[in-house]
Amino acid sequence: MKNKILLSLPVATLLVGNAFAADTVKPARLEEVVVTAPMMLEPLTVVTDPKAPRQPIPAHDGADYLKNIPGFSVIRKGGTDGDPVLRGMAASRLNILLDGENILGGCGNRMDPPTAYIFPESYDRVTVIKGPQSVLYGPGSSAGTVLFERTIKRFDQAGWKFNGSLTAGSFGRNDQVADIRAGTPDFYFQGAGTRTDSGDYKDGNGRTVHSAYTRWSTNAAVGWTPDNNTRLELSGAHSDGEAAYGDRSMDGAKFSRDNVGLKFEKSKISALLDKIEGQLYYNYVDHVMDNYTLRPVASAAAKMVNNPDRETTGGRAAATLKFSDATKATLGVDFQSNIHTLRTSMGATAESYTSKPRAEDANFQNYGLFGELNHYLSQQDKLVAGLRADHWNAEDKRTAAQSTKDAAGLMYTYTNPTAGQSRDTTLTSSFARYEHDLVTSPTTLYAGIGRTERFPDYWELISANKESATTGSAFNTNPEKTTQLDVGATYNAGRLTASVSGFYNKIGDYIMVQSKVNKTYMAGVRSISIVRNVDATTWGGEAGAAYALSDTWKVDGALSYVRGDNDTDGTALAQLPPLEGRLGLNYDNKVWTVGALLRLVSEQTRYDANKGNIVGQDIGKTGGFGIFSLNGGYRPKKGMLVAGGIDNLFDKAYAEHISRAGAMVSGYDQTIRINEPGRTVWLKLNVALD
Ligand SMILES: [Cu+2]
Repeated sequence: MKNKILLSLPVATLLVGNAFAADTVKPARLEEVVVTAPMMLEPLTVVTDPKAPRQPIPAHDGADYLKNIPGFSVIRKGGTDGDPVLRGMAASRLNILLDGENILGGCGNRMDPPTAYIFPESYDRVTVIKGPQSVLYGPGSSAGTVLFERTIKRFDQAGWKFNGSLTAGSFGRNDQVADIRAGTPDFYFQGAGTRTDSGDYKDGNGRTVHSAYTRWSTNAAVGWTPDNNTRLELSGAHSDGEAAYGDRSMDGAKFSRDNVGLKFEKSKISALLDKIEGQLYYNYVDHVMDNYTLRPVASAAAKMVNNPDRETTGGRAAATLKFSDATKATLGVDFQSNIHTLRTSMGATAESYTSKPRAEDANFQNYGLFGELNHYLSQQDKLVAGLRADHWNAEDKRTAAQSTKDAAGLMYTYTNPTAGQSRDTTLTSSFARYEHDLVTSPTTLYAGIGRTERFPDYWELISANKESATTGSAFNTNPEKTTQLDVGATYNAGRLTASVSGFYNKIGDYIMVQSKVNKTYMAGVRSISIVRNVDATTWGGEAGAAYALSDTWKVDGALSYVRGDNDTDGTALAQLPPLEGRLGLNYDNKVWTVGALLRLVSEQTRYDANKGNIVGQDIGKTGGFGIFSLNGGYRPKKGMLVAGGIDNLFDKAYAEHISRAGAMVSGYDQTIRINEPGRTVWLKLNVALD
């Protein structure tokens, strides 16, 4: 049995198979042991290893893993299940795929973004594609695409591999992860299990935040690999969890997911036909939220429970054609169908909700046709362009709609004005990008323009408590149209790696959610949330650099900024994070590592109260803060890494600008926003064997 370092995989290894151009991968010389700010090494593409330890220690979910990639921020709701935001764009503007599959949450109140069903360490690679600069991964990804992927290599001979980790930290945090892969050249098996658990954390003021969670997952796959170019894989997953939410009156008591997927790919079929791929999948999410499982309830009569579910069926088929060494194109089709239901119950018999029938409230279907071209104009010049068309259908199955609470805390049920309506539309997306490698310097420059039409999602059209500005239903909200210019550069010399990416974005019919709007209802006035189409502009970018001072010392830094306007209202665009910078200093002698990280976030005075997205709305301005953290690592032998850290060393009390407002939860202090954790000490052991 030979050991191998799988733990500090150079990013170059991870880039193999990169969605864009694996043939132009450049080596990364400045990989980190404890990941603090993954770099963009290829135009618009950031690749990171989800098995590597990172600082600050993330909740074991997808959103927190993304948060340390410059450009990302997270809307915090409690201890886990935050919503990832890229360049101020939340929710469905960010297309998140798990091994090519979509999994959209069930919760009408957004307790479960797709990342709530992601257990990052059970994946091998996370790829972020910034901007509307690919059409291969489904419709609507106007802000970007995130791919969580497993890459199971064909076994050269019978053997096995194991990857595992144990984590312990403040506030009762404990995680266990195991992933085993065994196989022969012809067949393989992969199985993984993850479990993570945390008590309530304390903010920097020592106030306990209602935030405890327990989550676990299992997944397994069997594959057939008769040769190096063929793979057939059947996979399945089951996961569940519960999580406390400090920002609302209910908690998540169940986040059950069942999944089955079938994938086929064959490459190098002929000189022209480079690859064919096919995929089918099924995801079922069964979610329960209530106000009595994870918090005390005032009386049995006050019990409330919601049990939504969502069934997602999807598939994809694509062929990559190689017209010449310089020209490749991928053509394909994909589809997805979603059926959402809801049942609710309240009062002393709330728990008997399971005997109630589920009522379908909406369904969505889309069929897409796409093509993406990669063409080298010369050794140094590359053109990438794509086009896709999607046919959409949505049905509103609600007979009744429900209002938000009014000032007296009352909710009203009324006839749904769009009951039984169906929408059909065809939307398109396209982009083109030019990349140029300088001859005189290890620099790549790029510029691209992309336009995406995004069909409104379940939360924008249907989800309880939202209406349009004029009618009692938001079902006829217009699609959002994003036109974005992306420019940037990457630089990769021996000691210095640097990148800069900028964007300018015009959004027509930006789908905005505005809360606390007064609307007359019968004789009274209700305070409701409405969905509005407004025009918006955003611009900003990210910059990062890492410089090796010596063979052992390295400094790195990253900056991210976004600024936006709501052009219709003449105000700042809401829910945009402020300017953020990170500065790191690291020592690594291949056995020991020590690192320090300073995260500086400026004040945000540009806000628009009560406006935002399906996840959250602006509350007010926030002050700036600086958070200092320390980390260290020890590699006792190949295949083993012990890493640890102290996050927020000075126990600063702070909240991210876009985080949700704190709710009144019995036994807890109510805060303006959900504060981030105070000082957190953690230790993680990674082991890789084969
Ligand atoms: Cu929920």
